[in-house]
Amino acid sequence: MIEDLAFLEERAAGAGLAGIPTKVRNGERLTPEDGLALYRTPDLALLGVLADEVRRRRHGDVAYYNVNLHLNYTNWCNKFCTFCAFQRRPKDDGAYCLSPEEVHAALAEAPAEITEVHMVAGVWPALPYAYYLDILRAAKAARPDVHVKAFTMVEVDQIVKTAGKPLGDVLAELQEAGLDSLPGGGAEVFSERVRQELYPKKMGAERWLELAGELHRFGFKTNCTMLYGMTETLEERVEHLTALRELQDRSLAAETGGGFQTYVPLAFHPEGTGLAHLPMPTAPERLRSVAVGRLFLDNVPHVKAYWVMMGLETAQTALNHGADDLDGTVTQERIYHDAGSRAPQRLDRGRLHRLIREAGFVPVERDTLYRELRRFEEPSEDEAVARTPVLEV
Ligand code: V47
Repeated sequence: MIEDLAFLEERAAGAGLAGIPTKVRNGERLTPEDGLALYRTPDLALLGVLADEVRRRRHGDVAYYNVNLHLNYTNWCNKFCTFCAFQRRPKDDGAYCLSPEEVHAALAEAPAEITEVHMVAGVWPALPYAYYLDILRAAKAARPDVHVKAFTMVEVDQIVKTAGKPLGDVLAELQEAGLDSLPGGGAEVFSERVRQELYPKKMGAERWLELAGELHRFGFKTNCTMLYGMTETLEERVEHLTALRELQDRSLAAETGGGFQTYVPLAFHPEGTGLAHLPMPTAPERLRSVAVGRLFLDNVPHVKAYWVMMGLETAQTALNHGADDLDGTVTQERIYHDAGSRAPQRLDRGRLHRLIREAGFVPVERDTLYRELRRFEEPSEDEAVARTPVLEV
């Protein structure tokens, strides 16, 4: 941390960020105007320094990862979002929908050490309510100790419609079948203008926020995301973050134990999508998204640099720009790989340790709820032989 606040303020004044270092030092909430200034400043290094101060205040010198499996149980989807390369109609080439038995087998065959399965997919209204309960039960039957983090708000919305029951009953039944927490996808960017242009069949901000709020009131932990780098403006990004922050204030005030755990900025991958002409967000843009998330979302404890979408080296560098978590070993991810991600399909523990340690942090293996499982103060054996990754997204 740079102690000299006068130095930081002097530099901030020349970068359109006057007053922000003082607010950050005092733990004062940033305004939407401040948020916009963070997106606009040319001084990414200063942004990184400020975000790193907040990150170290909360999490010290540790950086988290977990050992997980991503299971995209179906690519059938009726939302036809322009930004998505994953979706298929059931009769399309490459369409698939895993049966509960296949979900069971995938979990049974997964490495013994996984502690989490992240299950998200497209939505197809003909899938019966029982299917969702059955895949949760299958996952738990195969691996009773594995935390099941499943279903974006878009899937939850479809499940509730299919069930034809009150939301509270559905949540209780999903929980009973094995749902432990929920990821943060499906929010995209909350702008109604962008939704109309790129994903008009998908739920709008109001419904996403309403469902997330209900889940928090029920007591579930969820994550939150923003898909950036399509056609949204910087103002729309700040509006998105403001909506997440306001919901989190309400959720924490309700004291149910529910709320957002982690913010995951998702960089848009254009390849194979209806927006293939757009450039991919550059490394500085990806780092900036992490730093702004850390500084603006003062009530969300964790910021994840999801290496599958950021690229290994940028995710590693993001640990010095406000991120405290790299996500996990992530076997079998499909959504980004279908959109051209050249990140590997999985990382072993040694490589994750090496990425974290090279960035100056101590690797901590966490469970999904950020309870510390193991701290690796000293390099592990597998870390010593792990090659420094040189792969790009
Ligand atoms: O909702 C789809 C996004 C999300 C593309 O909560 C794309 O821990 C970029 O939400 N380029 C799913 N993004 C992934 C997700 C996630 C990932 C990792 C961790 C967590 C968590 C959540 O991926 C979708 C959508 O917003 N997406 N297509 C694309 N071409």
